[in-house]
Amino acid sequence: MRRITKIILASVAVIGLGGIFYFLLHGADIAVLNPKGQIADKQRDLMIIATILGMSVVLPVFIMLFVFAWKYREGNTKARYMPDWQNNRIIETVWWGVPFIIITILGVIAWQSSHELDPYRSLDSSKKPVKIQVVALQWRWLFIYPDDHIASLSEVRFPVNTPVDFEITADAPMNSFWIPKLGGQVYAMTGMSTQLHLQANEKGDYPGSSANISGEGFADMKFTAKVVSDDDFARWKNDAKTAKEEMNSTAYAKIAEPSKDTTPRLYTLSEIDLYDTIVMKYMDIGNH
Ligand SMILES: [Cu+2]
Repeated sequence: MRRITKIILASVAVIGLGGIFYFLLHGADIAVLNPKGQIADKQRDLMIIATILGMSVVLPVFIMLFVFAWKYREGNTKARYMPDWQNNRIIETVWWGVPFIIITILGVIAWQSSHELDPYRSLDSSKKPVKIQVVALQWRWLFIYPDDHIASLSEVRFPVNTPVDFEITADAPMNSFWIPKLGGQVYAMTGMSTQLHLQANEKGDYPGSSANISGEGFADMKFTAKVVSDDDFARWKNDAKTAKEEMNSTAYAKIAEPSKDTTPRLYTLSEIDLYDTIVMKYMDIGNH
């Protein structure tokens, strides 16, 4: 192949790949890059900083790779042969110094943010947090509001600008609770209770999903996080309180059976410690 043909082919490949990425990502609402919550905001910043720092190494390395491959190609008789530079102070300083600085910066950021964004840390706010207990089932999500004596299936609702204190467990294979626009992603496991604190800064409907494959109905194991005004939340709580269906052990046993029906439902909660019962179901120490 002639040289010019190779260059044209390479350029077409680069432009083509760029075009595909542009086409796929242009106008796409990438949840983690377009957050609507306090925690998700900080997570996005962290991701961008880490990417920029990483790219400050990756990009020069790849550029040098191609420049060197081109400059020292077999056909270039003009390139100088310099085999003796193993004690070059400048080069040694660069290739030990740059990674050292970058790893130090990343280390400090990782240390700080892993404390700041700890899902177990409650958020500072003058408002009282809404407590929501989350149960991952096969293959849907049950939300229990112990303080309000209500429960809901496949839909979680809470007020804007108010911290939410999620307690998460599972009564099914291990799963993961995730509202990408609001941040986090915390595992749901049988016999244990994990925590996640989030706060939404804007009203809206945010998709929530399961981020850990758990069998047949996993792909549709979705829910909507509806972030509403305080008034709307109060109204919804009232609707739930007057709901015909009741949530207790008997009703729960039915809900907990494998099902792919993810139609949202509202319940009055008549068993306040239902969540603890679900967690304790797997804590029967005598059986081990
Ligand atoms: Cu666990």
